[in-house]
Amino acid sequence: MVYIQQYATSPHCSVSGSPLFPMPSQLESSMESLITVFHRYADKDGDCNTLSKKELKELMQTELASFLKSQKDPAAIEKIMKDLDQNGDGKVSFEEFVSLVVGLSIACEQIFQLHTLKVAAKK
Ligand SMILES: [Ca+2]
Ligand SMILES: [Ca+2]
Repeated sequence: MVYIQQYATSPHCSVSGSPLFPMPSQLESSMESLITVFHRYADKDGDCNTLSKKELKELMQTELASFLKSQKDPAAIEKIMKDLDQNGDGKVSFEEFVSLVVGLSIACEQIFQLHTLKVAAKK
């Protein structure tokens, strides 16, 4: 975990060096994807360790398109940004970004559970 944290907060923008996990398991490659996706957007301006509002918007429009579509509120990104930015510096760090992914994953898992219950009830 310490290694991951160092990796995620590395001052070097380049993340295309040696792979984090030489023989990744499913979970390890998911973690690697998270880091890669974060940096794909965070590296667009000078500050490669955080997402600006513009970078967050691009990330969500591309990587979370179906989630964003379900948000009818045009100010959704503003609100999400405000929610995520726990230290109030106007930027979203990797730690803050991960809380979005975790929150969405929990919501998806609950939908999955409901769905499984419904399928079970039909039998
Ligand atoms: Ca950035
Ligand atoms: Ca922040």
